Amino acid sequence: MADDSLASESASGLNGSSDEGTGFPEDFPHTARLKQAGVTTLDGLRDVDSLEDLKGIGPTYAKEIAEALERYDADESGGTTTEKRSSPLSGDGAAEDEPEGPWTQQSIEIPEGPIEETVSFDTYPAGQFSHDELGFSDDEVVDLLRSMLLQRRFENRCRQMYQRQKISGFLHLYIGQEAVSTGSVSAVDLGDDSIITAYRDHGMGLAMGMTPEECMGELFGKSTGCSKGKGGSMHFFDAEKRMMGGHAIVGAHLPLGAGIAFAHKYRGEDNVCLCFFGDGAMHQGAFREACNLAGIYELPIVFICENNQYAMGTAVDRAFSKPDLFKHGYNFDFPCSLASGMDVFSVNKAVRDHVENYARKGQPSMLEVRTYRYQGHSITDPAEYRAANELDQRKSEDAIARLQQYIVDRGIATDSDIDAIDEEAEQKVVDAIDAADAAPFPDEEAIYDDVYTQEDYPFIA
Ligand SMILES: Cc1ncc(C[n+]2csc(CCOP(=O)(O)OP(=O)(O)O)c2C)c(N)n1
Ligand SMILES: [Mg+2]
Repeated sequence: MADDSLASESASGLNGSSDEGTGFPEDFPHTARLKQAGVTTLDGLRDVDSLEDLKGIGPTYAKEIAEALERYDADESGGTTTEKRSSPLSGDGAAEDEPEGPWTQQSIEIPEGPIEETVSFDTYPAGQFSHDELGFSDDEVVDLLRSMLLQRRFENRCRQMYQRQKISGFLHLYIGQEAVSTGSVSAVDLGDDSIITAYRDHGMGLAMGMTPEECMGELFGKSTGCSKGKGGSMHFFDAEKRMMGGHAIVGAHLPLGAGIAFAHKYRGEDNVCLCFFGDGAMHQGAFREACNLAGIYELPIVFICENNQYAMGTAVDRAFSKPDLFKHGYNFDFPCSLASGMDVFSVNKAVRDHVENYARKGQPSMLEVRTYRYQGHSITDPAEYRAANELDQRKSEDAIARLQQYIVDRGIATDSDIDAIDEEAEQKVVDAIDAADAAPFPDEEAIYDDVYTQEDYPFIA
């Protein structure tokens, strides 16, 4: 991450002037909320029995306020304690005699230049991490392989089912990128932490434990699908598992990801949001909006760019003036890293570090995972824009083959064990196809379910 010049930039203290009788110290957290709850002075604050019970405070803010008060009392001079920049959620931080409004503290005295910054970025190359050091048991390593094989077998069959016209609409395959979903999901608390992604979402859904039946049912448009057959390929959802979709509009789900992270924070939960998006999404203004809000609100989110080298037919290095995508997060003062998406352990380690070291501490961050999609952009794209041998060369770095080799080399399982796992995955997918085939389409009346309607809407006769 960035060096200490950054740390000092974002450090501000509980060091403002204070007037214990009439107000709060400058930078004291959540003063606006405290004032709304009727607490207008430090003395008043000390008299509160249960901060959590104050209207509009809640457990997270209560903790931050209590800690700030403790720090303030320990440092009677009001002195030099430093902590992170206060969030806009903290209220205006102003003492009562300061004017209301959008005031600025930024200096307009320009220092002598040049201004120099040294920045460093962590990297997570392939082949650097072992399962023991990451704390995976042998069985868990086999589970990682099981998850990745299921995704691949599922999607190979999807292609076939599309050709048989069982699936219609858009179909974007994730084949080649399975280490990203599996490595990431195994780095968070499934069911508590949230994940949101774009339209290339089958792999993520399966990695999160959605069943092949509900996924294939959705692709077939059947009522047994995870979105009741009304979402299709790009709209896999599972609220219970906190799989928050499946979104078709490039970049549009990044602000949703920020909103989900905001909800985790607002509710006082210790959970985070992993927000996945493609390299192409970084051109959208929504990327900047979401990162900026996450930064100023100190949201528990990791922005994860799945750089699969192309946005439709445009290669990443043709489309970006700065193709090192991980560095774009630096503009928001985020810690940024780069990981190989061709090794499930590299992804796991990177996501784990970003979640535990940053997101759970209210520091948004950015991770670029470099990967490759083997198929065209969607099922109808023959991908003729690739260089000769490009696909073969990338396939030689396949993440599933890598993990299989690792498992055999370490004596965790044999080749025939792996064949059996693969067959089991294939059988699950075949069963899911049979189930989807046999399932009914949604009732016609269901078309209006789960849709916002206003019966007295005035402009429709
Ligand atoms: C706002 C918007 N513009 C254009 C499109 C059409 N479109 C669909 S996918 C895509 C490319 C996105 O590439 P990337 O973000 O790299 O994701 P990948 O397909 O590689 O997973 C485009 C331009 C869209 N869906 N939404
Ligand atoms: Mg892409």
